[in-house]
Amino acid sequence: MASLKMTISCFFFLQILLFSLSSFAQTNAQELEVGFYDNTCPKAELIVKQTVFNTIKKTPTLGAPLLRMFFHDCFVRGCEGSVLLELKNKQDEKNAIPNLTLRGFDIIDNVKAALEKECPGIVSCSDVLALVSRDAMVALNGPSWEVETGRRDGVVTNINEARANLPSPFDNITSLITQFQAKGLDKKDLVVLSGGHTIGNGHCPQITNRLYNFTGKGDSDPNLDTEYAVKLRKKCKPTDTTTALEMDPGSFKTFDESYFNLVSQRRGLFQSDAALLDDQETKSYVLKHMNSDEYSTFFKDFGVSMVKMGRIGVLTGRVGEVRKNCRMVN
Ligand code: HEM
Ligand SMILES: *[C@@H]1O[C@H](CO)[C@@H](O)[C@H](O)[C@H]1NC(C)=O
Ligand SMILES: *[C@@H]1O[C@H](CO)[C@@H](O)[C@H](O)[C@H]1NC(C)=O
Ligand SMILES: CC(=O)N[C@H]1CO[C@H](CO)[C@@H](O)[C@@H]1O
Repeated sequence: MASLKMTISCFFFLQILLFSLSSFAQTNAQELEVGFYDNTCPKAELIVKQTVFNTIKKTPTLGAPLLRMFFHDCFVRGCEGSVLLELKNKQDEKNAIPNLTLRGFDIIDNVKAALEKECPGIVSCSDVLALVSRDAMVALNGPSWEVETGRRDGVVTNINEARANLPSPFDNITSLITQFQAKGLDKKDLVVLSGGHTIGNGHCPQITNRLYNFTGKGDSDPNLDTEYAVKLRKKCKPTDTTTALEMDPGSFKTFDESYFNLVSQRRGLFQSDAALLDDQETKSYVLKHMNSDEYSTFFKDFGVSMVKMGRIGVLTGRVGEVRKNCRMVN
């Protein structure tokens, strides 16, 4: 009986703790606003847009890593720019395995340099990431949305936090839902944001297990379309660690709905993509977003979920700093 009481009061204590934590996060996020720099650096958003457009028009393949960078930033310690920090001992987020293929850091540096020239010490690196990821999607003919700004930069980066907080391509649906929920994102956000895989590349080691000896009987993953598995086996020999794979073959430089068509045809590249069919609710969102025309809700939903993701664990007001160089604390 006593232990039951303990359990119950522990439970309530946890509830209160969780509630106050979430309302704390809420308070911070509420200090974000669209147009935060309108008075202090009126040209900020224009400068970001011009730099990003110039880059993406020349090199469209850079759009994908710039979107992924913001996702990685937000999932580790919140959207506070820690993904950009570099430590001499390399124990930073950049050096965690999921980050190995992050690229585009020099573009962030270029944007930041242009901003520092216009209005020194005003625009944070975390806001740069938020703005750049939106502008990169617009440059790829994808959706646009109003970006909330007013984030400040964190001063800590840690390789183990990246390992612990970033979802893996081998994760099942239960685990994905739990990881997104822990960041305040629901099942719909999970599906919609996974739609980011309409652009960019993965690599063979992320799917070798799906192609060869999946259950130990020399078979492939039953959740992977068999014809598609044949194609992928031609690209990825069992020991291949380097070959890049378009996640949305043929349209990996264009932001569109085709990711959802692929997933529904069991041609999602990763197990984590295929897993979206394993829950009734996530499955229904996949089906809802496929085959739709350019006025589909996917573009609108993507913007809504990106704004939500952009609120995770933000620092505002006097907390944190506005970094001068995005790679190091002031
Ligand atoms: C649901 C959990 C997710 C998992 C397990 C996951 C996993 C991965 C993996 C393994 C790659 C391949 C990286 C490489 O080999 O270079 C990748 C690429 C990518 N991811 Fe995700 N991801 C997830 C969610 C997201 C979200 C929420 C976004 C953004 C909204 C996103 C955007 C991207 C983009 C754009 C790429 C291509 C990067 C490039 O071409 O360099 N992913 N993801
Ligand atoms: C999903 O993954 C988690 C974590 O890896 C594991 O504990 C769980 O058993 C898995 N669930 C299913 C249904 O496979
Ligand atoms: C497939 O997996 C089984 C069980 O782990 C193993 O005994 C067998 O040697 C594997 N076959 C190949 C071709 O790797
Ligand atoms: C972009 C980036 O910083 N990548 C790093 C990821 O980790 C490897 C090895 O730990 C480094 O060599 C890369 O520079």
